[in-house]
Amino acid sequence: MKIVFRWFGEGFDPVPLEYIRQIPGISGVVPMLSDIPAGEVWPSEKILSMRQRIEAHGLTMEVVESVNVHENIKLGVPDRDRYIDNYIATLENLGKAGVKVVCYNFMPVFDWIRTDLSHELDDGSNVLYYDSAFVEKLNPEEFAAWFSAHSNGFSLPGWEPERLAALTRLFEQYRGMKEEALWQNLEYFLKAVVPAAERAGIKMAIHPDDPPWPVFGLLRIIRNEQSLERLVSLVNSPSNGIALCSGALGADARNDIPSMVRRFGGMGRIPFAHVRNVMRSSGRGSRTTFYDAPHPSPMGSLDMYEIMRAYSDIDFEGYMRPDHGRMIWGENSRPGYGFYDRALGAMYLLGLWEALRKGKE
Ligand code: DNO
Repeated sequence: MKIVFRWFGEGFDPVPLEYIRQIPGISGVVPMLSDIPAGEVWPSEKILSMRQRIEAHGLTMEVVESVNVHENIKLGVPDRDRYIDNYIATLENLGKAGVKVVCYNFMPVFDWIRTDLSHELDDGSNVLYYDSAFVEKLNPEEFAAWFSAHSNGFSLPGWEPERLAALTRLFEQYRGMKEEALWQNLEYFLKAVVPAAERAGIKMAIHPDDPPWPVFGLLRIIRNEQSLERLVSLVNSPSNGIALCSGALGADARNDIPSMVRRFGGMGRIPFAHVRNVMRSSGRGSRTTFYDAPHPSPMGSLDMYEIMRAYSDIDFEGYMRPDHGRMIWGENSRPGYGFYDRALGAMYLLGLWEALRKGKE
């Protein structure tokens, strides 16, 4: 198992590579080319120069997150092949640069959604928070405007300005789309890109939908064990894998994360693991709230030991990263990507891992 750390690149991430290198036990960073819009080819020169900068800090660049999927691919409109060809060209360029895993998602319009990016806990730390009542109160455009205004001046993954500008049109295009149609578009995409990923030596890793239920009437299809089962069977290849995110799936109490780890990891279909905690609490009636809790088990709803034990039981050899750190110690960083708390998370995961592995000897 290799512990890695997400990094958005200079100018997009206030955390310097120097700092990441000082976290004990971190082998590499998980970057993206944040300035390339979804649908365009990632140029080789830019990929290689990023790799050089990362390696100059004693870190590796073997996982990339995210190569975003253009909306026209998810919508299945006629010009999708052009964007699929570009995606394949990006995979080829990444493969040549030694990248082994590419994380992506297939969520219409938005990536992850929260309704408060700076919710204060009793200890004074700030977390990402979700309240279904807030989502119901606003229309998508109002919500997007609110979200942009509350992101500490950073553009969030999946919330790039060009995407927000096209919001109204996008919502029109998705209106009335059935789940089956989105699945077919995912299948079409995977049938085209997975063979190219295989040739490039890359494993594709789909990130589950976050939260794992429809928001603003937008479909969310990667949300439980059944959908992951369907996903892996769309194309039967180790290059058609999952970025199993415990927190995204764990927001729904019906999802049994250790069982998913054993099942899909045991099949060799989890090249990348996001291991974080989430605190669920249900309000009155159908209201749902949760927040992205500190990593340790007692702080949230997930049993992190059991999740890590499942990874140990399958002798997980993939990449793992902490996620959605709180803002602590006066830090001002990208919401969800506080440096200090993710470093604490990495230490906790490494501690559990060492104990589990030694216990197995
Ligand atoms: C959340 C992240 C996601 C993930 C994308 C993958 O913090 O895990 O934004 O990177 O969904 O495309």
